[in-house]
Amino acid sequence: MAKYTKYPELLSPNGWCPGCGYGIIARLIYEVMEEKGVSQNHIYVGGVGCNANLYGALEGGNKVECHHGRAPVCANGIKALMPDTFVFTIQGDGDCYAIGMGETIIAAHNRFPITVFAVNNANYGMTGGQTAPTTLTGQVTTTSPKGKEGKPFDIIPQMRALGVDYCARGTTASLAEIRKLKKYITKAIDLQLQERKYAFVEILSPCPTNWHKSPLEANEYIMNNVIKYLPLGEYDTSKEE
Ligand SMILES: Cc1ncc(C[n+]2csc(CCOP(=O)(O)OP(=O)(O)O)c2C)c(N)n1
Ligand code: SF4
Ligand SMILES: [Mg+2]
Repeated sequence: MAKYTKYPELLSPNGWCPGCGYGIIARLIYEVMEEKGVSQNHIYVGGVGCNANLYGALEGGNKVECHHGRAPVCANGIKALMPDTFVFTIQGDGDCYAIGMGETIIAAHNRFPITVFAVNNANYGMTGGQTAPTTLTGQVTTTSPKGKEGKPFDIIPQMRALGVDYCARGTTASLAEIRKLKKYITKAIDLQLQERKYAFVEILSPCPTNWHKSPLEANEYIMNNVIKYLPLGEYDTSKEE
């Protein structure tokens, strides 16, 4: 019999498409927050797109809805005023790496102790599947009907060049990877709570609706294609001098 796992108290019913990765991501982040005792004492600084369903899916705590791309710098300001409150962001890839690229980089450069999550589904999900910086080479989207030219943007080398203490890329595309992802999320949250450090986690997430794939095919697409361009793994220099 499958082991019973408690539904996190922070997660309420939500409106994502069947097979979307956002529900798993919300569940993992909220589980870890509950385990760390910050279910009520936190501020979620959120973005736009399908991501915005998180405002409805998150019970408890406090939420700040930001303009497209601005979440990490808003989180910086909030953390400066409320240093003892857990402050985190969750944005889509279009939000984080297109309109908000400047804010993403400056927040990582500042290294204020916030926790930044970027959900990379390789397109602008909510607005109908347009090309994002993360769209794969050759991937067909509504604005690249003949396939995208050029490489997908990879945030991890940028984060490493900025010298952040912790950055990781995980995915919801398989059970084994979901377990690893929970460890990355836990590490990132612990770094803020225990060591007052900035951490960044990107999550490769399926968008079956705009990829025109079944949920299973969308997960296979990530494991067979996306991770060739955007490899999974973590970089932890938080203990180095
Ligand atoms: C300044 C500004 N430009 C454009 C939009 C329109 N817009 C809303 S959601 C969205 C797509 C967001 O894509 P992403 O951040 O990848 O989130 P996803 O829906 O894929 O999770 C866009 C372009 C906006 N709200 N504000
Ligand atoms: S459009 Fe894509 S990202 Fe948005 S809820 Fe549906 S599957 Fe998820
Ligand atoms: Mg997206």
